Amino acid sequence: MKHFNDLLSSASNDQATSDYMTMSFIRQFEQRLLDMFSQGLMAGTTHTCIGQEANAVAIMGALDREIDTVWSNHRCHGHFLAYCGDAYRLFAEILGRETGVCAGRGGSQHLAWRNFFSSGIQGGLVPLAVGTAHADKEIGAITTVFLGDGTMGQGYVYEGMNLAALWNCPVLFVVEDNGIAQTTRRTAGVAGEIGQRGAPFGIRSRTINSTDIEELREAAIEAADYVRTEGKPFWLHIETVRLHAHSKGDDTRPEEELRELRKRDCLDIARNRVSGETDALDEIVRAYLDQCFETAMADPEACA
Ligand SMILES: Cc1ncc(C[n+]2csc(CCOP(=O)(O)OP(=O)(O)O)c2C)c(N)n1
Repeated sequence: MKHFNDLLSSASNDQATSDYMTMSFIRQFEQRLLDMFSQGLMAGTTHTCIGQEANAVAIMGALDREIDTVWSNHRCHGHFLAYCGDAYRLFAEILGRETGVCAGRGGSQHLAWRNFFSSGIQGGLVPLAVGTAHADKEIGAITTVFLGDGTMGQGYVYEGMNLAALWNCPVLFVVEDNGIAQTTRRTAGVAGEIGQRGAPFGIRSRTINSTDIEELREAAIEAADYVRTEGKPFWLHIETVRLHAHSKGDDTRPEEELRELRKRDCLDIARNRVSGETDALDEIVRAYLDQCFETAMADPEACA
Protein backbone atom coordinates (compact mmCIF):
# COMPACT_ATOMS: atom_id res chain seq x y z
CA MET A 1 0.00 0.00 0.00
CA LYS A 2 1.31 3.42 -0.95
CA HIS A 3 2.09 5.64 2.04
CA PHE A 4 0.14 8.89 2.49
CA ASN A 5 3.40 10.85 2.49
CA ASP A 6 4.17 9.57 -1.04
CA LEU A 7 0.70 10.64 -2.14
CA LEU A 8 1.33 14.03 -0.56
CA SER A 9 4.67 14.57 -2.24
CA SER A 10 3.34 13.60 -5.66
CA ALA A 11 0.21 15.79 -5.40
CA SER A 12 1.49 18.87 -3.58
CA ASN A 13 4.55 21.01 -4.02
CA ASP A 14 3.83 23.84 -1.63
CA GLN A 15 3.07 24.18 2.06
CA ALA A 16 -0.53 25.38 1.66
CA THR A 17 -1.48 22.43 -0.56
CA SER A 18 0.26 19.95 1.71
CA ASP A 19 -1.49 21.41 4.78
CA TYR A 20 -4.87 21.31 3.08
CA MET A 21 -4.43 17.75 1.85
CA THR A 22 -3.35 16.50 5.26
CA MET A 23 -6.27 18.21 6.96
CA SER A 24 -8.69 16.88 4.33
CA PHE A 25 -7.19 13.42 4.89
CA ILE A 26 -7.90 13.64 8.63
CA ARG A 27 -11.40 15.12 8.12
CA GLN A 28 -12.40 12.47 5.59
CA PHE A 29 -10.99 9.71 7.77
CA GLU A 30 -13.10 10.92 10.69
CA GLN A 31 -16.24 11.25 8.56
CA ARG A 32 -15.76 7.68 7.40
CA LEU A 33 -15.53 6.50 10.97
CA LEU A 34 -18.90 8.07 11.68
CA ASP A 35 -20.32 6.28 8.63
CA MET A 36 -18.71 3.01 9.74
CA PHE A 37 -20.27 3.45 13.15
CA SER A 38 -23.72 4.01 11.65
CA GLN A 39 -23.29 0.87 9.58
CA GLY A 40 -22.45 -1.17 12.68
CA LEU A 41 -18.93 -1.93 11.46
CA MET A 42 -17.20 -0.71 14.60
CA ALA A 43 -17.10 -2.07 18.12
CA GLY A 44 -16.88 0.42 20.98
CA THR A 45 -17.01 4.16 20.59
CA THR A 46 -15.07 6.85 18.79
CA HIS A 47 -14.28 10.54 19.22
CA THR A 48 -13.59 12.48 16.06
CA CYS A 49 -11.39 15.58 15.91
CA ILE A 50 -13.53 17.33 13.28
CA GLY A 51 -12.71 21.05 13.55
CA GLN A 52 -9.39 20.51 15.31
CA GLU A 53 -7.34 19.06 12.44
CA ALA A 54 -5.08 22.12 12.10
CA ASN A 55 -3.77 21.67 15.64
CA ALA A 56 -2.53 18.19 14.85
CA VAL A 57 -0.89 19.25 11.58
CA ALA A 58 0.79 22.28 13.16
CA ILE A 59 2.15 20.42 16.17
CA MET A 60 3.43 17.37 14.30
CA GLY A 61 5.10 19.62 11.75
CA ALA A 62 7.06 21.30 14.55
CA LEU A 63 8.42 18.03 15.97
CA ASP A 64 11.30 15.78 15.04
CA ARG A 65 9.22 12.67 14.56
CA GLU A 66 12.32 10.48 14.31
CA ILE A 67 13.10 10.95 18.00
CA ASP A 68 10.35 12.94 19.75
CA THR A 69 7.57 11.25 21.69
CA VAL A 70 3.86 12.11 21.54
CA TRP A 71 1.24 11.22 24.13
CA SER A 72 -2.30 11.74 22.92
CA ASN A 73 -5.78 11.29 24.33
CA HIS A 74 -9.23 9.91 23.47
CA ARG A 75 -9.44 12.33 20.49
CA CYS A 76 -6.29 10.92 18.93
CA HIS A 77 -6.90 10.05 15.27
CA GLY A 78 -5.83 13.41 13.87
CA HIS A 79 -2.71 13.42 16.03
CA PHE A 80 -1.88 9.90 14.86
CA LEU A 81 -2.51 10.57 11.16
CA ALA A 82 -0.50 13.79 11.25
CA TYR A 83 2.27 11.88 13.05
CA CYS A 84 2.62 8.97 10.63
CA GLY A 85 -0.11 9.09 7.95
CA ASP A 86 -0.96 5.41 8.35
CA ALA A 87 -4.71 5.41 7.70
CA TYR A 88 -4.71 1.76 6.65
CA ARG A 89 -3.37 0.52 9.97
CA LEU A 90 -5.64 2.90 11.89
CA PHE A 91 -8.72 1.66 10.04
CA ALA A 92 -7.55 -1.91 10.67
CA GLU A 93 -7.10 -1.14 14.38
CA ILE A 94 -10.54 0.39 14.77
CA LEU A 95 -12.09 -2.48 12.82
CA GLY A 96 -10.39 -4.97 15.18
CA ARG A 97 -8.13 -6.47 12.54
CA GLU A 98 -4.83 -8.28 13.17
CA THR A 99 -3.05 -5.79 10.94
CA GLY A 100 -4.07 -2.83 13.12
CA VAL A 101 -1.72 -0.43 14.86
CA CYS A 102 -1.97 -2.55 18.03
CA ALA A 103 -3.03 -5.80 16.35
CA GLY A 104 -6.69 -4.81 16.71
CA ARG A 105 -6.65 -4.83 20.52
CA GLY A 106 -6.38 -1.10 21.27
CA GLY A 107 -9.28 0.28 19.26
CA SER A 108 -9.95 3.93 18.64
CA GLN A 109 -8.40 5.39 21.79
CA HIS A 110 -5.45 3.18 22.67
CA LEU A 111 -2.70 3.43 20.12
CA ALA A 112 0.98 2.65 20.44
CA TRP A 113 3.09 3.07 17.33
CA ARG A 114 6.79 3.97 17.30
CA ASN A 115 6.95 6.98 19.68
CA PHE A 116 3.22 7.72 19.55
CA PHE A 117 0.91 6.65 22.37
CA SER A 118 -2.67 7.44 23.32
CA SER A 119 -5.04 6.60 26.12
CA GLY A 120 -8.65 7.39 26.98
CA ILE A 121 -7.87 8.12 30.63
CA GLN A 122 -8.04 11.89 30.80
CA GLY A 123 -4.68 13.38 31.77
CA GLY A 124 -3.36 9.95 32.74
CA LEU A 125 -0.50 10.20 30.30
CA VAL A 126 0.89 13.47 31.69
CA PRO A 127 3.14 11.78 34.28
CA LEU A 128 4.37 9.39 31.56
CA ALA A 129 5.08 12.33 29.27
CA VAL A 130 7.19 13.94 31.96
CA GLY A 131 8.98 10.61 32.31
CA THR A 132 9.82 10.21 28.62
CA ALA A 133 10.90 13.85 28.43
CA HIS A 134 13.22 13.30 31.39
CA ALA A 135 14.60 10.05 30.00
CA ASP A 136 15.16 11.40 26.47
CA LYS A 137 17.02 14.56 27.45
CA GLU A 138 20.32 12.96 26.55
CA ILE A 139 19.27 12.35 22.93
CA GLY A 140 17.89 15.88 22.48
CA ALA A 141 14.32 14.66 22.05
CA ILE A 142 11.25 16.42 23.36
CA THR A 143 7.86 15.05 24.41
CA THR A 144 4.43 16.44 23.56
CA VAL A 145 1.29 15.68 25.51
CA PHE A 146 -2.23 16.64 24.37
CA LEU A 147 -4.93 17.64 26.86
CA GLY A 148 -8.44 19.06 26.71
CA ASP A 149 -10.03 21.86 28.72
CA GLY A 150 -12.17 19.25 30.47
CA THR A 151 -9.00 17.62 31.80
CA MET A 152 -7.94 20.61 33.87
CA GLY A 153 -9.52 19.05 36.97
CA GLN A 154 -7.18 16.06 37.06
CA GLY A 155 -4.65 16.32 39.90
CA TYR A 156 -1.90 14.40 38.16
CA VAL A 157 -1.79 17.02 35.41
CA TYR A 158 -0.49 19.49 38.02
CA GLU A 159 1.79 16.92 39.63
CA GLY A 160 3.32 16.38 36.21
CA MET A 161 3.66 20.11 35.56
CA ASN A 162 5.38 20.52 38.91
CA LEU A 163 7.98 17.84 38.19
CA ALA A 164 8.48 19.00 34.62
CA ALA A 165 9.33 22.48 35.90
CA LEU A 166 11.41 21.26 38.84
CA TRP A 167 13.48 18.80 36.80
CA ASN A 168 13.66 20.89 33.61
CA CYS A 169 11.91 18.29 31.48
CA PRO A 170 11.43 19.15 27.81
CA VAL A 171 7.66 18.66 27.66
CA LEU A 172 5.33 20.54 25.36
CA PHE A 173 1.89 20.60 26.98
CA VAL A 174 -0.76 21.27 24.32
CA VAL A 175 -4.22 22.12 25.62
CA GLU A 176 -6.82 21.88 22.86
CA ASP A 177 -9.45 24.04 24.49
CA ASN A 178 -12.66 23.55 22.51
CA GLY A 179 -14.77 25.07 25.28
CA ILE A 180 -16.69 21.91 26.05
CA ALA A 181 -16.09 18.53 27.69
CA GLN A 182 -18.62 16.01 26.45
CA THR A 183 -21.70 18.19 27.21
CA THR A 184 -20.25 20.29 30.05
CA ARG A 185 -19.23 23.82 29.13
CA ARG A 186 -15.77 24.90 30.17
CA THR A 187 -17.40 27.77 32.05
CA ALA A 188 -19.26 25.24 34.22
CA GLY A 189 -16.26 23.06 35.00
CA VAL A 190 -13.04 25.05 34.90
CA ALA A 191 -12.18 27.93 37.23
CA GLY A 192 -9.65 30.59 36.28
CA GLU A 193 -7.72 30.97 33.05
CA ILE A 194 -6.36 27.85 31.37
CA GLY A 195 -3.60 29.87 29.73
CA GLN A 196 -2.32 30.93 33.15
CA ARG A 197 -2.08 27.44 34.60
CA GLY A 198 1.65 27.20 33.78
CA ALA A 199 2.71 30.46 35.44
CA PRO A 200 2.67 29.31 39.11
CA PHE A 201 5.11 26.56 38.13
CA GLY A 202 7.33 28.99 36.21
CA ILE A 203 6.38 27.29 32.94
CA ARG A 204 6.49 29.57 29.92
CA SER A 205 3.05 29.74 28.30
CA ARG A 206 1.15 31.06 25.35
CA THR A 207 -2.53 31.22 24.50
CA ILE A 208 -3.54 31.30 20.85
CA ASN A 209 -7.12 31.65 19.70
CA SER A 210 -6.93 30.38 16.16
CA THR A 211 -8.00 27.71 13.70
CA ASP A 212 -5.63 29.01 11.02
CA ILE A 213 -2.93 26.47 10.22
CA GLU A 214 -0.35 29.17 9.48
CA GLU A 215 -0.86 30.93 12.81
CA LEU A 216 -0.90 27.62 14.62
CA ARG A 217 2.29 26.47 12.90
CA GLU A 218 4.10 29.63 14.01
CA ALA A 219 2.95 29.03 17.61
CA ALA A 220 3.83 25.33 17.49
CA ILE A 221 7.32 26.00 16.16
CA GLU A 222 7.95 28.71 18.75
CA ALA A 223 6.85 26.37 21.54
CA ALA A 224 8.67 23.25 20.34
CA ASP A 225 11.88 25.18 19.63
CA TYR A 226 11.80 26.67 23.13
CA VAL A 227 11.31 23.24 24.71
CA ARG A 228 14.18 21.76 22.70
CA THR A 229 16.72 24.55 23.03
CA GLU A 230 16.00 25.51 26.64
CA GLY A 231 15.28 21.98 27.85
CA LYS A 232 12.22 23.23 29.72
CA PRO A 233 8.46 22.70 29.58
CA PHE A 234 6.06 24.93 27.64
CA TRP A 235 2.29 25.31 28.09
CA LEU A 236 0.59 25.94 24.73
CA HIS A 237 -3.09 26.75 25.15
CA ILE A 238 -5.01 26.60 21.86
CA GLU A 239 -8.55 28.00 21.81
CA THR A 240 -10.18 25.91 19.12
CA VAL A 241 -13.57 24.52 18.03
CA ARG A 242 -15.15 21.09 18.14
CA LEU A 243 -17.43 20.93 15.12
CA HIS A 244 -18.96 17.54 15.78
CA ALA A 245 -20.43 15.74 18.76
CA HIS A 246 -18.19 14.65 21.63
CA SER A 247 -18.57 11.12 20.37
CA LYS A 248 -21.40 10.30 17.93
CA GLY A 249 -24.81 11.77 18.67
CA ASP A 250 -24.16 13.58 21.93
CA ASP A 251 -24.08 17.21 20.84
CA THR A 252 -26.44 19.33 22.91
CA ARG A 253 -25.27 22.68 21.52
CA PRO A 254 -27.94 24.68 19.67
CA GLU A 255 -27.77 24.75 15.88
CA GLU A 256 -27.23 28.51 15.90
CA GLU A 257 -24.09 28.10 17.99
CA LEU A 258 -22.78 25.36 15.71
CA ARG A 259 -23.41 27.57 12.69
CA GLU A 260 -21.23 30.25 14.28
CA LEU A 261 -18.51 27.74 15.12
CA ARG A 262 -18.48 26.44 11.54
CA LYS A 263 -17.37 29.89 10.40
CA ARG A 264 -14.07 29.03 12.09
CA ASP A 265 -13.65 25.71 10.27
CA CYS A 266 -9.89 25.19 9.87
CA LEU A 267 -10.40 23.30 6.62
CA ASP A 268 -12.14 26.29 5.01
CA ILE A 269 -9.32 28.58 6.11
CA ALA A 270 -6.71 26.18 4.72
CA ARG A 271 -8.70 25.77 1.47
CA ASN A 272 -8.68 29.52 0.90
CA ARG A 273 -4.89 29.51 1.09
CA VAL A 274 -4.53 27.00 -1.76
CA SER A 275 -4.07 28.67 -5.13
CA GLY A 276 -5.28 25.73 -7.26
CA GLU A 277 -8.35 23.52 -7.32
CA THR A 278 -9.05 21.68 -4.05
CA ASP A 279 -11.83 19.35 -5.24
CA ALA A 280 -9.23 17.32 -7.10
CA LEU A 281 -7.12 17.05 -3.92
CA ASP A 282 -10.16 15.88 -1.95
CA GLU A 283 -10.79 13.28 -4.61
CA ILE A 284 -7.22 11.94 -4.44
CA VAL A 285 -7.57 11.64 -0.68
CA ARG A 286 -10.99 9.99 -0.99
CA ALA A 287 -9.72 7.36 -3.41
CA TYR A 288 -6.73 6.67 -1.17
CA LEU A 289 -8.94 6.27 1.91
CA ASP A 290 -11.20 3.91 -0.08
CA GLN A 291 -8.20 1.71 -0.71
CA CYS A 292 -7.03 1.85 2.93
CA PHE A 293 -10.52 1.02 4.20
CA GLU A 294 -11.19 -1.81 1.76
CA THR A 295 -7.81 -3.42 2.44
CA ALA A 296 -8.38 -3.21 6.21
CA MET A 297 -11.89 -4.66 5.86
CA ALA A 298 -10.52 -7.68 4.02
CA ASP A 299 -7.90 -8.39 6.72
CA PRO A 300 -8.40 -11.14 9.32
CA GLU A 301 -10.16 -10.27 12.55
CA ALA A 302 -7.94 -10.06 15.61
CA CYS A 303 -10.14 -11.95 18.03
CA ALA A 304 -11.78 -14.41 15.63
C1 LIG B 1 -10.27 10.01 34.13
C2 LIG B 1 -11.43 10.07 33.18
N1 LIG B 1 -12.61 10.59 33.59
C3 LIG B 1 -13.67 10.63 32.74
C4 LIG B 1 -13.55 10.16 31.46
C5 LIG B 1 -14.76 10.21 30.50
N2 LIG B 1 -14.51 11.23 29.48
C6 LIG B 1 -13.97 10.91 28.28
S1 LIG B 1 -13.68 12.25 27.35
C7 LIG B 1 -14.34 13.29 28.49
C8 LIG B 1 -14.38 14.77 28.24
C9 LIG B 1 -13.03 15.29 27.90
O1 LIG B 1 -13.07 16.65 27.68
P1 LIG B 1 -11.80 17.46 27.25
O2 LIG B 1 -10.64 17.12 28.11
O3 LIG B 1 -12.19 18.89 27.18
O4 LIG B 1 -11.46 16.91 25.79
P2 LIG B 1 -12.38 16.94 24.50
O5 LIG B 1 -13.28 15.74 24.61
O6 LIG B 1 -13.14 18.22 24.49
O7 LIG B 1 -11.43 16.81 23.37
C10 LIG B 1 -14.76 12.58 29.61
C11 LIG B 1 -15.38 13.19 30.80
C12 LIG B 1 -12.30 9.62 31.08
N3 LIG B 1 -12.09 9.17 29.85
N4 LIG B 1 -11.25 9.62 31.94
